[in-house]
Amino acid sequence: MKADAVIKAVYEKVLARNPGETEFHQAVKEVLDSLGPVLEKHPEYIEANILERIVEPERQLMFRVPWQDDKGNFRVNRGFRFEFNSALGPYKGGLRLHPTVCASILKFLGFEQVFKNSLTTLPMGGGKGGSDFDPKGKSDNEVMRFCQSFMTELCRHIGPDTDVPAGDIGTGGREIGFMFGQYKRIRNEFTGILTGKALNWGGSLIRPEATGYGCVYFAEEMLKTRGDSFKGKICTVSGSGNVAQYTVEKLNQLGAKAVTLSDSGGTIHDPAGIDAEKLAFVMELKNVKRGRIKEYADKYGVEYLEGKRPWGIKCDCAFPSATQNEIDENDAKTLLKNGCILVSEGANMPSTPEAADQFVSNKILYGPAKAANAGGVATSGLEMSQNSQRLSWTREEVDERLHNIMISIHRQCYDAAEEYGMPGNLVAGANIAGFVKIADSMLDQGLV
Ligand code: NDP
Ligand code: 2IT
Repeated sequence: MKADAVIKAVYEKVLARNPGETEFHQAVKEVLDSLGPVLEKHPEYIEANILERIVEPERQLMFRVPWQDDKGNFRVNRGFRFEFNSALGPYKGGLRLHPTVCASILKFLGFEQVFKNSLTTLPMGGGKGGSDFDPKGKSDNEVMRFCQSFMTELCRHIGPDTDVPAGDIGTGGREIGFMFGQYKRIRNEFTGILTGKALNWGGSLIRPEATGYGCVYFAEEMLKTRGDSFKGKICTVSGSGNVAQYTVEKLNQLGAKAVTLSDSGGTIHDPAGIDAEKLAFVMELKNVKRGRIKEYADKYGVEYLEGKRPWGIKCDCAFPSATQNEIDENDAKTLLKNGCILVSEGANMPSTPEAADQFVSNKILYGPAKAANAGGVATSGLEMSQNSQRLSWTREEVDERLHNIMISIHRQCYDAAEEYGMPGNLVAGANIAGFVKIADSMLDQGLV
């Protein structure tokens, strides 16, 4: 069969086998659409049916998570882990706790993770998990009871050389702590089974900062290809969680001005810039008080756009850092019309396919999620290395490694795009560079 026919057949099978899983379909289509020229050059991938194997998770776990709320009610959530691909190393990827979590969302995230982890240059396979539990509005004790129950089942399936989860939306340092404690009690083992741990018990310096910093480092590499820099650039950032916060911090350090943050309630617009002092307020508000971003507008007297995302605000560079499909085609057109020259994706799959097409066809600097936000999982990989060595590296050492990894990821994407005749198209470049390494490893390992 010809490459195009193979791609079409595999995609149709994905639709039939995973009915209704629209996010998963979207993520698979984006990758498959880049692979035509690769299959033409490498008929051995067609022969070994690599595509059909790579779109099927190696293992899918779904389990009941019973827990008790503060009023004594018995509650039930659904827990998941999708162990997607282990060709390059143990399964690795975050745990999302959000009411929208379902198989489709976790399969899209797990699939993306496989390629992202390949780009990091570190030995990590891909996976993703989580639950439809909503930590918002829950007490610390309720979150603890949920996390303990979740880990009581998950602990059978993970391990430092098997599967190493981490944070994602709704899973931060607090949740990782509760889960780690429960694993240790059940297994009587103090090992690196989670990343994003606190510094006192095996965490890595720079892991909290890594996704945001990495996303800005990636953007800086894109700017350099046009002889440009962040000096004086107006930047819009969505979300106000882990990724958004450290994106703003690094933008400030590099001389840019971040003017927005958001949450599911709306967007704040601060034309004077979210400086270090205001960012400290956001971190306290979001990470400790667990409040809403509107309180920023109340405190600093700036505009609050209720129910709105930041994309209507004029900017040079945009950093979507909240969730999937948060930039649609109209948002993309508005960004372009307002002169936006760069989009670097901190969130996973934040642009709809139509929005991504706008960025690619208008040839702006566009860093797709699996490349631009890989700094988080890369630094998780560095946390795993430190755990194995039973050593901790300095802040400077981890940051330098992270920076070099982001430079290398940009280079791999840029070079692959050139090699396959799509210069400057980092979407295709990321998919191709990520894929080739996994496909070759799957060939080496036989029928896996
Ligand atoms: P957090 O939970 O720390 O923050 C999430 C932020 O996004 C919050 O401001 C939240 O607002 C907002 N948000 C989440 N869901 C929605 C929604 N459906 N609509 C509108 N706003 C929403 O998560 P992270 O910062 O860790 O993750 C943000 C994104 O970055 C995700 O796409 C994640 O997959 C991705 N990512 C994270 C990495 C990490 O290391 N943490 C690594 C790589 C990617 P609200 O509080 O109102 O829900
Ligand atoms: O989407 C992601 O890359 C993450 N949420 C981080 C995963 C990890 O294992 O650090």
